[in-house]
Amino acid sequence: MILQDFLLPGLRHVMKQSAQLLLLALLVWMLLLFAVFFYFTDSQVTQLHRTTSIFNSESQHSTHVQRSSRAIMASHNAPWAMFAERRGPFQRKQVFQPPRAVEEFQFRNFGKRRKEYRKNVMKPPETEFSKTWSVVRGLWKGQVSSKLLGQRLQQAMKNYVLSNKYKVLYKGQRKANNDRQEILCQIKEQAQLRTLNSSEQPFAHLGFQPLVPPQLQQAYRTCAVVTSAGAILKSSLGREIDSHDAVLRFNAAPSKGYEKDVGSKTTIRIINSQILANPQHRFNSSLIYKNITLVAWDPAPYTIDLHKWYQNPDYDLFNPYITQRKNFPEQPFYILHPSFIWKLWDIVQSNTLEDIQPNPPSSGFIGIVLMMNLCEEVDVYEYIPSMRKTDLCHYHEKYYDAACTFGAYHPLLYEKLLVKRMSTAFEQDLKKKGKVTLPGFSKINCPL
Ligand code: NCC
Repeated sequence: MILQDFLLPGLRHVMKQSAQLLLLALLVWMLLLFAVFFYFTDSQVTQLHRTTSIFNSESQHSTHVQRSSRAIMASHNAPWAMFAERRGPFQRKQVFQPPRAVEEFQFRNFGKRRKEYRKNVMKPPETEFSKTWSVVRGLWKGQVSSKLLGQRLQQAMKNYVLSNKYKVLYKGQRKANNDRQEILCQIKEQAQLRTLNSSEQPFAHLGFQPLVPPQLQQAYRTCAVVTSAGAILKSSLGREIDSHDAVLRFNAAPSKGYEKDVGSKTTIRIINSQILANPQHRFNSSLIYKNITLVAWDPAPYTIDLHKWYQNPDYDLFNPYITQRKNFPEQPFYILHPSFIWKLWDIVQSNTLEDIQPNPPSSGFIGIVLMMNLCEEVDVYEYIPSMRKTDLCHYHEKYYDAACTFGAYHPLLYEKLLVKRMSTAFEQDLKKKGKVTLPGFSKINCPL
């Protein structure tokens, strides 16, 4: 009786209450879990978002974030690691692309290392951003020194000089005061285009003869060189670029989707050996590399030891080259002779008092001189940065690093200075369009 009337209802009431409490606790715990989860994921997205808009607005300090698997080209922490070998099915060595910097690992590990990420990555590397404007002004004037660069890039340059991977031994002159005509004559005399010749060893023995086309010898009147710099975005230069007789583009830089700013015509494409070796670029199948003239390059040792180069290129360009030549024998496809690459380096060094990075010049400089060989007049776009200058590396991908514009591995700063000194750029064209005009070799008259 007592059990039925008092104890059982009491017990039921207590049990109901504890079940409600348990449910409530479970609910609070789940809410907490959600809150923590959203806090981290949301802040991650906001960080990325912020980075993009900061760079685009150009009104604030630049930050230094690695979004994709692409490497930061010069990191505070990477100097010696830059030359480390990275193993993988296609990348035998880390040459153009230094290994991922500490920042990237922190970025990926955001849950664990959020504080470090904020401290080290979101903070602009020193006063790099503001400094780069003085470099740009120096380039516009034709007078610039690496001392104007941020400490991070200066350090990267020093480390490359010390490591001297290609065993560069420069014994030539160093003059910084040659005038425009003297530089033009020097380059015309010393930088005659040279592509790989199948009669040279080891290529003759290896049976390259039916594969390698004879020297590249086209003749155009007006030519445009379109660099891949992010600053070409919003330039509306597409129509002007397409009005040239021939247009040169670089590596994997597309025109589709960017026609308004970069044009749609492609006559020649210079590709470094990464493009051939890295499956990510789909060299065999991508339309970017079809129906145009291709010019590939890879740095050999400074001594131009072709045997060593063939056995040990930075990235394997020879096998994909052979395959492509067999599959598309009609397509003009050349490999630049390493002596041409290093001759260009010599010319840059000879016009600079500072020690430039003993690494090959960028595809940009190689392409400009290649077009000077083929064209009467060469307009180069967004190589010397315009007022649109940004840390956005390429117009076609969201990746930010001032090293793309001023150089870490490549002696870009010095190449650009030399191009400015050779040009007849109007200040307005330079600032507004990022355009410099160079005469082709056929239009340079030099004393005999
Ligand atoms: O970036 P990249 O060059 O393909 O650019 C082509 C040329 O445009 C000029 N440029 C580019 C960006 C920028 N902000 N300012 C510029 O003036 C340069 O003259 C540059 O040469 C190369 O030179 O081949 C390079 O290639 C890339 C990369 O291998 C290819 O894009 C393929 O992915 C190198 N990047 C890395 O290795 C990470 C770059 O160092 C040089």
